[in-house]
Formats: sequence, structure tokens, C-alpha cells
Amino acid sequence: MIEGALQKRAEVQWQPTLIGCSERALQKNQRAAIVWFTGLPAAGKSTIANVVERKLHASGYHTMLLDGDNLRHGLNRDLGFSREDRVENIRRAGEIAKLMVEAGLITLCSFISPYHTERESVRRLVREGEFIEVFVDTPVEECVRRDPKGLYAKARAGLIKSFTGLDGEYEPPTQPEIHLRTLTQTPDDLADIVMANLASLGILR
Ligand code: ADX
Repeated sequence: MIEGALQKRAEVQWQPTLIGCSERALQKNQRAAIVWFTGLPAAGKSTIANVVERKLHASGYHTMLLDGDNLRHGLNRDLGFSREDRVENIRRAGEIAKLMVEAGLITLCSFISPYHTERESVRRLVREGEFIEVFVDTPVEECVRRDPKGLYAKARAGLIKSFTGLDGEYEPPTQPEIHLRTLTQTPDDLADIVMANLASLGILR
């Protein structure tokens, strides 16, 4: 961080707000949380997150969905796929997710988020029990077979460097709150597993 920014941070004090996260969530008759989907490209993160959001929405919950691909069109358009840029990508996504939680929303996040340390940093941004890590566990061979955007093929042809799952690393979660194995179940069934887990974790009514 540049010196000027450090200096400014010392001069900026936290401004308390009269209404907090729990009041905002209470008005919506729900508990706010970050539901963080991590996994390889084409593992099914965004597909499952979308089905979960539709189910939550249909049950009257107030939600938001943050997707890595979409954030990279706007807020994160200046970032690439080096380690440094992926760390910054997740830092910004985590801060946005935290703001969404403060707004009282159940916030679904779909990011490869390949590094354990960065995922744990997001966990620490919110209160105990408010970060639910969902490991979308799909073997790389299956992701290569699915390849809906043709990116594994491009990466194999040498057109994309540091592609997660091939020449880019991915650190699987060691103790995810929810572990989804996608080979044998449909996205709808997997979304139901997420819903059931969110209920037993006390997020859902
Ligand atoms: S992360 O690694 O920084 O968490 P993020 O989830 O935001 O990644 O974005 C991943 C998306 O970027 C993929 O779905 C894919 O469409 C695209 N992408 C482009 N280049 C790469 C790459 N080298 N590795 C992984 N994904 C890539």
C-alpha cells in the first residue's frame, strides 16, 4: 500500500451507524449470511448457486448473487488471473459480500477462489456462523469433459495461461460447511442439499 493511503487510513475513523446488520435482516424476517461456492471452472458453482437463489427467492428470502465472471465485467475489470490479481479479486468480492450481509441479504457468491487463505480472509470479515463455504467438488476430468465455455480446450491449446485445474493451482477446502459431489446428482438435487444444510445451520426459518 502506498504511503499516502496508509496516512489517510489513520485519519479516517469508523463512523457508527444507528441501524445495524441484524435490524436490517430482522425487518426481512431472515438471517443474513455469505454462502460461498468454490471449485474449479465448470464445476457447477454458478449453476447450483442460481438454483439455490431461485429456491430462496421462491420461499420469500431476500438474496443477492455475486458471480466472479460478472464482477470481472465491472468492479474487477482491471484484474487478470495472476496470483496477485486473484487475491485482490477475492478481497474485493469479500468486501462486497460483507456489505450485502450488512444490508441483511443472504448473499450467494460464486468464485473459483483457488486459495485457502483468501477464502478464510472472507470468513473473518463477517461474524461467526455467517460464512458458509460450499465446496463444489467436480473432478477435473469431468470439468474438461463439460467445458461449457470451451475454456479448457483453449487453455490446452496454449491460448489461456494459468488456467485453474490445468496449469493454475486450486487448493480444495479442508473443512467446508457443505461438500457437494456433483458427479451423481442433478443441480436441483444439489441445491436441495444446500437448502437443507442452510436450514440445519440456522440460516433459514
Ligand atoms: S478467481 O480465480 O479469481 O476466483 P473468478 O471466479 O473471479 O476467478 O473468475 C473465473 C472465470 O474467469 C472463469 O469462469 C472463466 O470464465 C474465466 N477465466 C478466464 N481466464 C481464466 C483462468 N486463467 N483461470 C480461471 N478462469 C479463467
